[in-house]
Amino acid sequence: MKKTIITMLIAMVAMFASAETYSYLKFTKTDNSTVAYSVEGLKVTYDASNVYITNAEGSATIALAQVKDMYFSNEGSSAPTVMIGDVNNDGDVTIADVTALIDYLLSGDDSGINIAAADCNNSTDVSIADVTALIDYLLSGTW
Ligand SMILES: [Ca+2]
Ligand SMILES: [Ca+2]
Repeated sequence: MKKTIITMLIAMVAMFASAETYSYLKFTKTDNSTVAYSVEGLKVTYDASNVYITNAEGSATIALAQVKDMYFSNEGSSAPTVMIGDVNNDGDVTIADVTALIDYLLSGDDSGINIAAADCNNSTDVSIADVTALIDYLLSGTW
């Protein structure tokens, strides 16, 4: 935990150095949702469990445990660009993704695997149930 906080501190210092050229501070959460905060009047503080964001529009709190990524951007909000089921990250959902998912589950080797896309049943973890969901999708065409 301490290492995480120190890493974030360093990252924040580095980011604030260049913050003025961007319009939004964005967070990607562990569920792959994205939130954006205008940098106008932006102030970010944090403690052992939360990040506190205050800007000209108000304030918000995000649990540190939910923060997957934080970065500056000029784009306010955009849907996460995860194609569910595209486990091997080639831009298409095919039987090859089933193979990739099974290989990953058997080997634990996540190289070349898009974990966010592999959670086909949206259960927040990747398991054999996602293989079933993926096969069902390939057969039926709907999730
Ligand atoms: Ca694919
Ligand atoms: Ca799942």
